[in-house]
Amino acid sequence: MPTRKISLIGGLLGVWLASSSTSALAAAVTGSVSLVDADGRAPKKRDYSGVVVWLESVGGAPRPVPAQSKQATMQQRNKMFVPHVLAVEVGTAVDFPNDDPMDHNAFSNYDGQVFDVHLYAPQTSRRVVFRRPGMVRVFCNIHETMSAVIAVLQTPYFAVSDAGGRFEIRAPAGEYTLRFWDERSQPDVVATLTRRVTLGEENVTLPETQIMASDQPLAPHQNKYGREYTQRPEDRVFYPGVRR
Ligand SMILES: [Cu+2]
Repeated sequence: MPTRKISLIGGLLGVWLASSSTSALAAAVTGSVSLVDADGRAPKKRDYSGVVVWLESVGGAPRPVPAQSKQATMQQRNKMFVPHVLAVEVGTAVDFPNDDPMDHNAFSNYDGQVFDVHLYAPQTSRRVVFRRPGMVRVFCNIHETMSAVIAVLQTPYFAVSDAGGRFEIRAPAGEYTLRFWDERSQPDVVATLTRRVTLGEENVTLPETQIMASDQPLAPHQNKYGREYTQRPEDRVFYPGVRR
């Protein structure tokens, strides 16, 4: 039965390919970040979460947008976006489930992909596919205090640091450019931290990276109509979350 034999070989080959692609991602880049002020001092609140770290292949052809859409979730809960920082590959569909007892309206009108899911009710969800790379600053048109970031990256090799500043990225062996981005820092400051990483079979551990966080609160944001929010002044929060 030649046909049967061929399909058996095909099946075995499929298994082999699947396991070899898993082992090709065996090496990891691990490291940690910390935030410091202009004088090199650590902040009082040592929360180093939310730093986006990613690997871009050096010399490789630009990665095409994956045909199969990946999926990620940014919840709306207790008038917050959870997680506050989400990293995804270009082409990922992000669901915005509303788990609050009130309506929300997630939108972005900054750099990165512009979107508006309009007002929607508790226990419903909206989906946005992010096809344009960039840092998408997410707000809610009803609640001025709600903000988040979606880092839309042209690579599947990325991480977001935890509260201790730790991160781990698994990737195949190769030459990479490692980049950082943090909403508390100026883009030209984090750009100086870019470095080359060579990944082989062994894991790579990087020394701690210090990121200078801005002491200047960024400008307050407007609602999606470009107007001020109609909330009491004491409720107003200046982006990215620095209360004045
Ligand atoms: Cu809201």
